[in-house]
Amino acid sequence: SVLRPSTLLCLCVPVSHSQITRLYSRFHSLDKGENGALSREDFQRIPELAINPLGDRIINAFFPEGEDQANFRGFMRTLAHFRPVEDNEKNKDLTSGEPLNSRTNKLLFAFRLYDLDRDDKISRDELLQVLRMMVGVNISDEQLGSIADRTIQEADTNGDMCISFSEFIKVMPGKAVFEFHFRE
Ligand SMILES: [Ca+2]
Ligand SMILES: [Ca+2]
Repeated sequence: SVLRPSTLLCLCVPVSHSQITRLYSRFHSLDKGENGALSREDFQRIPELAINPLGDRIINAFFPEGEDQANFRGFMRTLAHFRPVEDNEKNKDLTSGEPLNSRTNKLLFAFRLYDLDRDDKISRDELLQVLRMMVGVNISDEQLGSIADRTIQEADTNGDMCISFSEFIKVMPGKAVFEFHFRE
């Protein structure tokens, strides 16, 4: 099968770097209210995000918990996760000292797209939800369920049937993360 469990996990941030760069340059044109902040509706007007199966989750990443406006600073901070690793020097995260686009931070960003209830674990259900969005309608629920099971089996080392962040890091192929295997 084309869908190997570990490659599936790599599909989690299916927005390309060039798409993000375009979004970045469009912040001001997106800001219809000209108040220096973007609403969810502003983001939903972006075609690349509108057609992206994980578009809503990626949009959510731009909004701090409980807020409905994304200011330019937060916008840039979220975008920084998508920059290629060689830009690291310009992207220092002052709080942790680690660049936002380091492998760990990129993985954490991806992990959070799955972990909807923010309990720091990806459950089978959360995995299934993402798989369903990614693969479309050509795969039956049964097949999808078995892909989810295999993915969890491959990643889960402590036997709780969930994928923790440390388990997630171990199964993600380094090269795939470094390059970000985006869907165009
Ligand atoms: Ca969870
Ligand atoms: Ca586990």
